Amino acid sequence: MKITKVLTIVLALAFLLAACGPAATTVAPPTTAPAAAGAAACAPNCTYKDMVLCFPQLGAESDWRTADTASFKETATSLGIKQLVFSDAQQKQENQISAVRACIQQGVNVIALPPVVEDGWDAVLTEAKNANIPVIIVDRSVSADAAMYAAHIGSDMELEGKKAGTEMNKLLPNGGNILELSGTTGSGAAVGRAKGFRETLNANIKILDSQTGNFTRAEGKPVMEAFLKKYAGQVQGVFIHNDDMAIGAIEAIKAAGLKPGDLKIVSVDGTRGGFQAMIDGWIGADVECNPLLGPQVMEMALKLMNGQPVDKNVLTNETVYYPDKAADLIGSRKY
Ligand code: GYE
Repeated sequence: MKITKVLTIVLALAFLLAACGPAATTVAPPTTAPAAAGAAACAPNCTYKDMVLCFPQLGAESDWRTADTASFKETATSLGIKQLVFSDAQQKQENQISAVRACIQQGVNVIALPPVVEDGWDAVLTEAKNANIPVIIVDRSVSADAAMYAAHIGSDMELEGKKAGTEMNKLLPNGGNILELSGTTGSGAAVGRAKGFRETLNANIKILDSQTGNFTRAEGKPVMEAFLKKYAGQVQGVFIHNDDMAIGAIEAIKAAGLKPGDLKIVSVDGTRGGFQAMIDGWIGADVECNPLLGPQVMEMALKLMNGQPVDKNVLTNETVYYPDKAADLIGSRKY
């Protein structure tokens, strides 16, 4: 193209632009979309390196809990998140509430809360919401309105209870009397498991008594001792809400001179300890509850930081384990 031709085109364009000038000045400046609720300042480009995640763990009461804590710590390290703000509430709700408040004060990006009990979270969830910090309810549930938190990731405790009921029905095909060693009173895990169990249990199986062992070995043992004294010779089975309490209870059952299989035991979690108790003939079926929640929670936390939508209720896929496969599987158990 000749130089003169290029000049003509440039001049023509300049003229056109000048003619459009006044109109161009009336064009509104581009507006940025309002940040989605809970999105971090780095949105939509946040990475794990930006993430400060608060994890006010409820306690260290069981092997399940130990594995859950390890999953969060290991995942935080392997993803290289900026900070995991960890605390242990020793199964006390007031400690958890203080830990959440400290995290709000610190200005963390996301709070992953495993609530020790279902009730009593409204005030602190409101405080987090007002501070624009999304909360993921982890593992157990809360009774608060679902609008108060971003999402829940964990097990379907009622379904676990139903599976346990089905197993007890199979272990006691002719019916009988049973006992229940329940988890922490008022916890989503204990409430859901008790409900699902009762819904599924055959009418010819009667629950004579239900007491809490707070999900620990130390408390499971004396509760079972007391049960065995009170109901000596009257019971055929026990539904135990987790493997740690089952291990404690088995010590009491052994001490009372009973043999494996004398009492049909259905437990929950599927820990290595539970598997060993199946191999030794004490537990008749173990309903799996998966504690390895770190990866899913951190993936969701990053989405929330970036203002992306997340599923409101993410349930863990779980199975039931039986004594016949326990010896083959115990070596591959991760917790
Ligand atoms: O079954 C028990 C733990 O909330 C699912 O808590 C969890 C339960 C688990 O102490 O072992």
